[in-house]
Amino acid sequence: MKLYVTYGSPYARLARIMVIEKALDDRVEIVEAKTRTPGSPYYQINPSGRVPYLVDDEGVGMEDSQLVCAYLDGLDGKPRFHDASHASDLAYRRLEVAARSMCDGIAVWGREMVRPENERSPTTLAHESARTQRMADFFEERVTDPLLQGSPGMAHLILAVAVEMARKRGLGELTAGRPRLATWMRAMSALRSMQKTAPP
Ligand SMILES: N[C@@H](CCC(=O)N[C@@H](CS)C(=O)NCC(=O)O)C(=O)O
Repeated sequence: MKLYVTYGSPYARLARIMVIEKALDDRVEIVEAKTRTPGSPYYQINPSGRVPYLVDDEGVGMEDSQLVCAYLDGLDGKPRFHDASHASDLAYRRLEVAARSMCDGIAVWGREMVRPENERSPTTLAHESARTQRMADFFEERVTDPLLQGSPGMAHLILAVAVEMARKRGLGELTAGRPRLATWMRAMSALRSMQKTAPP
């Protein structure tokens, strides 16, 4: 299988985490894609141009971190990050979509920041920055929930990747002044799969 990624993408990072967690390194070749480039050869592989994108052993391609992670997690018939109890648990799913929402906002902020300075929208930056702070407050109240303790599921991974991305992209240290989130992040950031996929 081939997994197309960029090393700065939080969504591709989730798929890369899954490859490590599920010990699929021998079965999945990681390929760096050239995104956001007119005429990129990657568009012949994935017309949407987005990462992550997985081409399975039959040559079938699929995009989106939700689908790619679920596929990789389920290959051995023992999904650990998409277990059935989470899939049917609306409380867990609410946390997962909230984490994804936070991650989406930070990604928008990051995208805005890589534009030339005179093309950046201060309105968008302020909007995403405020959203990020609200979501960090939200998770400061939630990380002690038993659903976010114990063995990680997708909600854990998405939240941890989002907090690290905010730090990396210059949106600030979201654990500062949020002691529960800080403790929670220390455990998540210590995971080997998180460490091996840390953005450059
Ligand atoms: N909802 C998608 C989002 C994927 C996404 O936005 N990927 C970005 C990188 S962070 C991308 O490939 N951007 C390239 C482009 O928009 O052309 C997922 O969860 O995988």
